Amino acid sequence: MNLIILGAPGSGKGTQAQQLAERAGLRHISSGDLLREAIARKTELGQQVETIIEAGELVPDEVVLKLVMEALADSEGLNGWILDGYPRNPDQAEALEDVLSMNRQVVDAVVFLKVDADTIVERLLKRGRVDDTEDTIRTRLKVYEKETLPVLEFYELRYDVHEINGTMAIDEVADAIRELVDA
Ligand code: B4P
Repeated sequence: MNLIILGAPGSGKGTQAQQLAERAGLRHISSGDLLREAIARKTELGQQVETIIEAGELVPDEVVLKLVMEALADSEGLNGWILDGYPRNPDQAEALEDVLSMNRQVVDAVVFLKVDADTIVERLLKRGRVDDTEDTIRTRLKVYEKETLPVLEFYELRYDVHEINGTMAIDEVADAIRELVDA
């Protein structure tokens, strides 16, 4: 099963994707984690993206696409993958469609976690990652509305997008996703 999980920053994408991947034997591909790993390892790419992430802006499409393509290639032998944090704009969504059709892969389900802005700010301030300051969170939300919300429309035109209320407790959201995946 190949699944895309969409939602604003702090909507629970990473939290849910990690749990589901463990349970269903899927590869969890988080573009944010891949970028943070590159920063932690101080690679050239990591140094290139560090300040962009701290500012809450999107890193260049070609940089993320390369990382995601490597991760997709590394998923062979598993039961599939969950993409978390990618795509984040319509160009990334188009690029992903091209890569998948080249690899003869399909998207089996698209999940959208819906959460209001106040809940997001509250959650992320509590988490306290380096890009979780109030100013950066506000920038990330603006970028989300402008760049990433159109991705939802992109998928709604092509697939059944399953909207889930992401403000429920973590286990309740997980149950809702599980029901969907099992169906
Ligand atoms: P990401 O790593 O994707 O970070 P995120 O959007 O904040 O989501 P994350 O998955 O980490 O958090 P979650 O909602 O699970 O991106 C970081 C940055 O990397 C971006 O700003 C950008 O600069 C760059 N980037 C990444 N992908 C890119 C791309 N494709 N193109 C360009 N740039 C890219 O959880 C948040 C918190 O909420 C956690 O503390 C969690 O415990 C809590 N939580 C989750 N669910 C909850 C629930 N149901 N109830 C209560 N709390 C909950």
